Amino acid sequence: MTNDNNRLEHGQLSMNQTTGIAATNTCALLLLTRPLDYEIAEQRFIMLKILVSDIINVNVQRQQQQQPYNNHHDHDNDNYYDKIVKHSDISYIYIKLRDINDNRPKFLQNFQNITIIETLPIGSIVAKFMAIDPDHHRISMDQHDDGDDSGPVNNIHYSLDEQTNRQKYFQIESDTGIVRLNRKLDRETIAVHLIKIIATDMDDEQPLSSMATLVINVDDYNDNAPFIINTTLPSISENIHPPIRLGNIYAFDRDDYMKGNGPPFTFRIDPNASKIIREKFRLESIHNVGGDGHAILYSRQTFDREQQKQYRIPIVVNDSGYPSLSSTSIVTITIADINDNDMKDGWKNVYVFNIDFNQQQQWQTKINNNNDGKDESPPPPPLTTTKNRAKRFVTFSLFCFHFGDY
Ligand SMILES: [Ca+2]
Ligand SMILES: [Ca+2]
Ligand SMILES: [Ca+2]
Ligand SMILES: [Ca+2]
Repeated sequence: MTNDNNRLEHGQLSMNQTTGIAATNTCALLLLTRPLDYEIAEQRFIMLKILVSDIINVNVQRQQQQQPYNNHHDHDNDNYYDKIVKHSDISYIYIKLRDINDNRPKFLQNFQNITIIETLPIGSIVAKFMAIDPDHHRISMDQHDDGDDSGPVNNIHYSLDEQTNRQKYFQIESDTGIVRLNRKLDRETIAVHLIKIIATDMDDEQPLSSMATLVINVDDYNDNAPFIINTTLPSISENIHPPIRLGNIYAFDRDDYMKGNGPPFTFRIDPNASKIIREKFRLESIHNVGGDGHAILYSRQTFDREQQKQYRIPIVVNDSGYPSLSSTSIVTITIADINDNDMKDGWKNVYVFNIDFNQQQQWQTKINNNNDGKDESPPPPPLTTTKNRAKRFVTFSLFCFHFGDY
């Protein structure tokens, strides 16, 4: 501060832009010329050395002047006066900056892109985020310099943006920034999760936050068995000699085909299928190069619609995952009718059951007369098959027809 060129000009405040010293002939003000930043270490503690001095004017002749730039010209007397410091003193000012919360937390990594398997156990660590608040990053230096203990080194609160975590697949430890799995993943439901991580400083009055992004790619595991998608084949006419190609059978798998957890599929008739099914049908599994794989169902025998109209064939389909998964689907085929039976004489039985009202009333009267306190059930009224009485007394009739041929 000794080269400030401060000027004391009859009480008029004049500020030096370099030092921030504004002074009159009786006092001086120390003003800030640019903002200070606590987060710049060398600005936290400032020591200023203030020099105060009196100045006298010394009359010198023009021809004796050696340093004209430092002179004052008196036009009235045509003389020059040198300003000469006669007395001076020094004062020291120590300035300690106080921190305010003017910085948002800063993530060391504000974007992470990871891949995890869909079978990852609940509670497993998925990622870890760390943020530093420049306003609180001073702690170690404070403690070293003046013992100021104003809080933990990294006083950050971590949270998840719940708009990006509505289904609560993840949770975060608020004090460590560790992201954990909160519920079971399913790649077939959501293959990519995009989560926002929020770091908030712990300022009581006006906390500041910043955000980071976590992209979680769910890797596939073979956890879905394939299944047949066309379970109804076109009908086939009876009496056609085998082998007949009954139709192609296709399957679908929800797992990732690119990971080999789906096709090519392998088909076979369920070994536990009935003997009739195994005798009448044959399945050929087709593995065409680059294709998903399908199967062709053939007949082994002729069909007789009058013997069985429809067949339900259990077919097992396997995927190519390791370990492979399989499921059993029922494929239905209907036998179409042809007119291959001659007309024959038929027969039928007709049964008619009547309840005679008169007998029913007599039976009711008998019940009432015999009501001597004994719990004795009377015999039921007799059924008759008379034609004449049917017109008068029939209240209920049941007809049964048996046809000899149909
Ligand atoms: Ca802050
Ligand atoms: Ca600050
Ligand atoms: Ca899967
Ligand atoms: Ca699968």
